[in-house]
Amino acid sequence: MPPASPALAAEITEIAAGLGAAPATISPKYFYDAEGSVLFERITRLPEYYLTRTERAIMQAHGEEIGRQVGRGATVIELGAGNCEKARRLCALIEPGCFVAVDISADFLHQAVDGLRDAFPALDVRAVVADLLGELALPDDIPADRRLVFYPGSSIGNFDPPAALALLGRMRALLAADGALLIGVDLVKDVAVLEAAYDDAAGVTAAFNLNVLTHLNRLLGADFDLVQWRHRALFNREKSRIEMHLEAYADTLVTWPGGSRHFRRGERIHTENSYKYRIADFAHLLELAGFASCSCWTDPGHAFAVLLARP
Ligand code: AVJ
Repeated sequence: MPPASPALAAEITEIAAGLGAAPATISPKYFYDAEGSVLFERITRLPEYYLTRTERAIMQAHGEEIGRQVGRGATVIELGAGNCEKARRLCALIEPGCFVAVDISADFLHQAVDGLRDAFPALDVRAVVADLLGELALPDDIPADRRLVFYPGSSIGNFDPPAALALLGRMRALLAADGALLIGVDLVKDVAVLEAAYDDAAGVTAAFNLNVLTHLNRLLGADFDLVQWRHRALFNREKSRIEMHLEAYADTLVTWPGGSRHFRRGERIHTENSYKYRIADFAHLLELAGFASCSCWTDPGHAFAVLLARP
């Protein structure tokens, strides 16, 4: 059966190339099918996964100051808006005039945006379907002044430093001189704390990682047998990143229409990187991307940081 669309055909080519690479890789964007999105929301509530709740606490503790610095009536552009839950809290804090939710998943986005409209009837809410790795061009009728790009959750951690720099540069390009970027960044800390956050006792992160294989079975028509694979999450100190892998328990052959790969016992598929920064290093990256100044807030344990960067 030929793929239903050119976009799907391109995805299939990309996935097959990743599976054939040495080492094999799967892009983390394939985590987020319907099941994966539910699992990710469960991750954000796990006791070990401190990121979401720590970012929320920072935003709560310093909300007034953030609101004062941003001012009322800004145009918020949230990248990877997802369920718009963080958007609601931010809108309550800073009372923007316009909110633009950008995400790759159209279905999910329109639903979430409707919820936001109900919660803030006076707010001008727009939905833009776009890939953050693409152009990042916004429709012409979105106000160009007083923009606040919002990129919470340490999603920037998925990109290696050159790609993160390029993405920050594209965000900077959306802003006039009076714009700003509000971004959440996870910080370097004790390895045991980091590894537990990505390998929780209840096995939710393991299920989230393994679910990517179910997604590929459906998308690609592959025949991954999930019981042959185990979840691994390890901190790579040299590269300052958590790496998630799927490791074969035994020699196994995986096939899909047009391809196959043999994996040896212990061989891994690299599914995600999650970079952890020191505040000074991230501030330097912001500077390189064209942000001249920034304010930074953190929690008492210095687990996570929220930065407001200005051109
Ligand atoms: C959505 C990329 C911020 O890296 O912490 C959580 C994804 N992966 N647990 C992260 C994730 C495994 C998450 N980000």
